[in-house]
Amino acid sequence: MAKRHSAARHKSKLVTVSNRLPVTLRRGPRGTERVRSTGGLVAAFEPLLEDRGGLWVGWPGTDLRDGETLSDPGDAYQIEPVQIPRADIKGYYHGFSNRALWPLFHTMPVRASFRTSEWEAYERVNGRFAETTAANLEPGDIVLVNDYQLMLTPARLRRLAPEATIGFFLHIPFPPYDVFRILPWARQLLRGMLACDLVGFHVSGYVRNFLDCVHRLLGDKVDVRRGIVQHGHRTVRAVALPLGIDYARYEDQARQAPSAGFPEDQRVILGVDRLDYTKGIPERLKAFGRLLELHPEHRQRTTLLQLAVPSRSEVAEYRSLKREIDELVGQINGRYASASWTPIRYLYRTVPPDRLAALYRGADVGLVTPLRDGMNLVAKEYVACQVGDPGVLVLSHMAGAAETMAEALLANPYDLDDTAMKLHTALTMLLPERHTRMEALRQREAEHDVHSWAHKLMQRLTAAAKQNRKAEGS
Ligand code: GDG
Repeated sequence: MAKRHSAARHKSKLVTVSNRLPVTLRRGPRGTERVRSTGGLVAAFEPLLEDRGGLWVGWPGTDLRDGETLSDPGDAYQIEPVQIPRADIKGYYHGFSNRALWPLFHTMPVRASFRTSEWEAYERVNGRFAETTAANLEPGDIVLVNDYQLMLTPARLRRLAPEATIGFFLHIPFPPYDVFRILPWARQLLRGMLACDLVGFHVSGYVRNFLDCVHRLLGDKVDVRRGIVQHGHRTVRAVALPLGIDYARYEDQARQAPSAGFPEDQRVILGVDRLDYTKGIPERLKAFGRLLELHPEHRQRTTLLQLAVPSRSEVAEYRSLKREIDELVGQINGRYASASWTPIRYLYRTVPPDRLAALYRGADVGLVTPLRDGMNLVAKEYVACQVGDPGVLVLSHMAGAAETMAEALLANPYDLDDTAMKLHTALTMLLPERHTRMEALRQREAEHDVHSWAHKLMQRLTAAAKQNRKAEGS
């Protein structure tokens, strides 16, 4: 974690609240290890807190022992752990968050299951997050609650700190009304979010879905054009703020990274994902198989390198997905490999950041084909790392990122022929077109990076809170 440098510039403290912290504790036979968390949310908020200081409230991943802390006094920001009773972890996290909300919000309702006991655990744990946050608040602080695990926290916090500036940012899609209303506790979740001054989403489609649900399920007055909900006496702003990456950091890392070491005679297609069914990994492997079938000229000279970071392996669906991927890799390699060439190289582990930058830089094609994704930062990181001969981004139109990354080759991840065709186009694209597309993508991501996102979010949130406090005072 970086040391404190510019935190003193800000009068008000930023309090980020999220399920996981940027470091978690793991206990094993070799003692307790501090493990860095991987994922889009940490990638987004770490630079922000390193830059301005503040407090990160979250779950350390295990029970803390007496006197054990996660913060180091010299760190750029402080860490405040939320202790979750063991009995509630399953219901709150593996259950309600990851078996009900995650599939439903990704428009996969048949994968969702709803249990009252899990909902109750979710309510209790959200209450705990609110209590820990409130206990650390000072007047003027800005609280930003993150993501689907904590949708009730704003309402609990508002009761404990009525004057606080509270924002919420959803990192996953907000589903359409017909899907959202399947949730038995849909209204309660909306009320949880509407205790905020501002609610942020990645793209405008999610804002529209949210406003539609608020209007139809709660009957609140909604101004869709201006993104405003009148909820009781509070005016809540709903905004689309597409998250960016720490562009300069990725670009620097790519410039400094040693060569990826790919064989000279191979074109490399790269996939990087948490192992999650929303990321469309089996479909992607099949689409690559289809490419080899339809265009034999790519055999022997093209490799798909797929990195999959282990994720949520306590949930049964994730374990069976891993088996499915293992089998598919075996089948496609068994069918097309030769003595000197393996079509798919599959790594089931985390790679260090400098190695990841080298792989991004060296890959001829970035293949990002989720079935549904709130934003997808991998697409943006790939683009930031194209500092040499430019590659081509093939991007699912079901990712939030597709709303702004128009120069990518957009593909339908459910349509294997379409994805295979886009891969062929990417592999055969000539330099001038690759250059034009990549430059446009790079410029946009450089301009709309995570710092500009954070600045806009803070500005919009403080303005919204000011108006609400003024209205309450008058
Ligand atoms: C959620 C939403 C939204 C992956 N493998 C390695 C590694 N990673 C890093 C990537 C990237 C992050 O993990 C993944 O971010 P995504 O955005 O792709 O996906 P989610 O984790 O599902 O994130 C998503 C995001 O929140 C932010 O709002 O974009 O839609 O689902 O940063 O680089 N990093 C390292 N080694 C790996 O092996 N070092």
